[in-house]
Amino acid sequence: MNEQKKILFYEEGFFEKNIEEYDPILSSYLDEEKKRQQDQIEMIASENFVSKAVLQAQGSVLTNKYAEGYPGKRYYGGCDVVDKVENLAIDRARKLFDVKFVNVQPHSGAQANQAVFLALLKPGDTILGMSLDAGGHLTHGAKPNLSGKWFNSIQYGLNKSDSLINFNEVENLCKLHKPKIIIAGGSAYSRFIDFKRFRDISDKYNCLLLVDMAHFSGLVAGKVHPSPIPYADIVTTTTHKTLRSGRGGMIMTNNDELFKKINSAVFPGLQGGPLMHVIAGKAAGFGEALKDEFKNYTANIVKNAKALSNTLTQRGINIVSGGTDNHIVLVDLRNKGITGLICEEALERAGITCNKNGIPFDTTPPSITSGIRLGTSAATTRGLIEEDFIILGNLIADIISNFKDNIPDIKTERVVKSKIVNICKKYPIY
Ligand code: DSN
Repeated sequence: MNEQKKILFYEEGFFEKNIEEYDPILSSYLDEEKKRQQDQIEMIASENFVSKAVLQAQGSVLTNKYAEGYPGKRYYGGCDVVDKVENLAIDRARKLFDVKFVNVQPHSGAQANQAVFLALLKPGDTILGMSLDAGGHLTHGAKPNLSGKWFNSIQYGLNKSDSLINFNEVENLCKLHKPKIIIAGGSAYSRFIDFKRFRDISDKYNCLLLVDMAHFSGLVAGKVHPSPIPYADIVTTTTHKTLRSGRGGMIMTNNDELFKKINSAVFPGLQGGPLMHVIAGKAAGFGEALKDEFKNYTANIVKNAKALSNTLTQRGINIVSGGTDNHIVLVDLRNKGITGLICEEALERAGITCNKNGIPFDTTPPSITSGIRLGTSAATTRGLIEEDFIILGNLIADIISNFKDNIPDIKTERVVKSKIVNICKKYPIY
């Protein structure tokens, strides 16, 4: 009998070698990024550190699998196991948010919102969302986004007096424009949102209410933030911010008719194959979020944000709305005479990562801005507590206060950096 010669159609090590050995260049970049994350204090409000379990789930063999459709109704064979994974993610999310129907397939928060629009609107229909400079999100009807191009998008803002949502404006715009959907939620709004008020307005003007809780969904899961689920027709979220799970989006509702439309909109309307490895990462993170430790974690996120906000205020730095109810501290730099852009750059040189951000009624362009947005979720995951955030607040205040004529003080940056290095050493990741 002829022995069949074993032919390799792949390089040696394809199934066995770790990336360090198999692709040293790429591997060195991954190491570099891990070091950056270890050596800087992450204060971008939308970022977080997932557990090793979430990383492993997201980097698992599920990346190999196509599974168009939904559990039990797929267009491909071999889906028994991924069905179990997707059902696990769905069941955990239903329990976490006390909601009947969940779609865990959206690849991102933006796609979750697009799927809602595809399910419920036609091009040209009117939508009402919070404007970007008020803290809203691009996908809530901002002009450069599909939501602002394909729909007649109307935008509401904040009160000048207290930087809270201007409900009179919301109501007047509803009266005038009769939107099909009102969108509540945003990316840079640091106060609880009055979901009941939005519900009442939606009922009065016969609109659907979509709440995008991308930023604060982890806080809702941890029960330190009011839930929009009892008030909204549909709730969308990302899963990787305060919720600290695999990176992507999710849609929830208690209405079975709406859910059917949303499922068809996600697939086959908008997306093809779901990212099953990412859905596994979502399942892993939702499992963690159901534990008591997560409640403590989210309570600490909020305590730390308040400590940071109070420290900055005591140092003469203005905080939009005067404080925070969640993980976000939005800093108004106008009285310091510096832009968000140069402040972000100075903080990064000093080892603190954040982002420049528009503030209410900002007159500078989004590439410059008059503010910075700080968030406490990632550093709280590392273990930093209130006293660390008081130290951080003072270090940030040192940087902001030592600009002279828009020029940063290099010496202050060096001193701050050396202190940040010590904090980072005290709280290692991975
Ligand atoms: N990029 C996210 C944020 O920073 O809030 C929103 O999409």
